[in-house]
Amino acid sequence: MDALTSIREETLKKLGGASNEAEIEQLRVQVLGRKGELTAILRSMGQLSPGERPAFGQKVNALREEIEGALTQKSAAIESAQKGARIKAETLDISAPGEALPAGAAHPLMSTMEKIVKTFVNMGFRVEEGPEIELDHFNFELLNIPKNHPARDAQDTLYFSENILLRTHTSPVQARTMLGQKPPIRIICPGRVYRADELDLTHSPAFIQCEGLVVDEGITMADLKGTLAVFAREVFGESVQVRFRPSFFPFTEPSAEVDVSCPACGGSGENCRVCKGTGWVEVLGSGMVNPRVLELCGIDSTKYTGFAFGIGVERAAMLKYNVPDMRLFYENDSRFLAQFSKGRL
Ligand code: 2NL
Repeated sequence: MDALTSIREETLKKLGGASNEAEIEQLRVQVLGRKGELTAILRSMGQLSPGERPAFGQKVNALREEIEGALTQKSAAIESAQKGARIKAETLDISAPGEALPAGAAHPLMSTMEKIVKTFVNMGFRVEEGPEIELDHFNFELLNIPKNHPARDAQDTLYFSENILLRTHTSPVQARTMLGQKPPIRIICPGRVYRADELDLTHSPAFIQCEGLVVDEGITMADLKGTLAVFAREVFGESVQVRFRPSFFPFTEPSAEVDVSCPACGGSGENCRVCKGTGWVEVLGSGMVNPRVLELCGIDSTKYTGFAFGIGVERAAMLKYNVPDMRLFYENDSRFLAQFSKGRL
């Protein structure tokens, strides 16, 4: 086999095995380049007799053209194969169904709060709000909890100074309202409150409260009972029973704790973790506004009476959704929160 034939066969064979542009370029340099195999052969033509040179020169040029053609063709084939693969990989199926997104939902504390507020607004209450940083005067003094009163123990909080503190309930909003408005007063006061409590299953140093207040002529315990029974059935379900137990708060007299038949077991108490077998769970505290509180807030207690109540929103949400640990409301674990979503959009 002569040298040209062997270059031709060797080159075409290597070209057949080439799989990318770099290998083709390498082959082009190796065969056709300035120091390439074919160029070297052309240079060696000097050794031939002048009569042999034109024919040999033509053969070399023909081979050069053939190899150039083959390289170009292979290069085009690889490029087109790569383009094809890329188009295939990047093709969008515009008829494919869209990917569902998580629907999201109101946080269970917010939806419980909203339900409570709406229930009272529907009964003619207005919403009042006030500062979370309060004066001792509004948080305690006006509510018949003077300095050194034992009730201050259970409502310890963060003090910025002797008389400035984080409010321990939303009662100061009601005290401010009584000082600023004349009866009839029907208000609901939702908001964040603070106490020096350790975070555990049922306590948090910051929690949400909804207090309510009604002051008018002729308001009685019957108004309190009827109003709170409506609240209990709206929030916990049409079938819940309501009972009132005597209690004590410095700002109400008489005072009553309100229980509902256990939403978890329906009141049977059987094997029930939520009501501990009693069939009843406490949902709020309430009472007739202590006449001393009315007077301290500028209302004539010989003319007006009132009732008030305080609902812990976390506690209500735990009962409403059967949540065993208050901390779940604050941790924002999406596995917990997703249970309150309506799925995917
Ligand atoms: C509870 C329940 C309660 C009130 C809050 C109140 C507010 C004013 C006057 C009288 Cl301005 N009362 N609020 C009444 C009864 C209960 O909260 O469990 N608190 C610790």
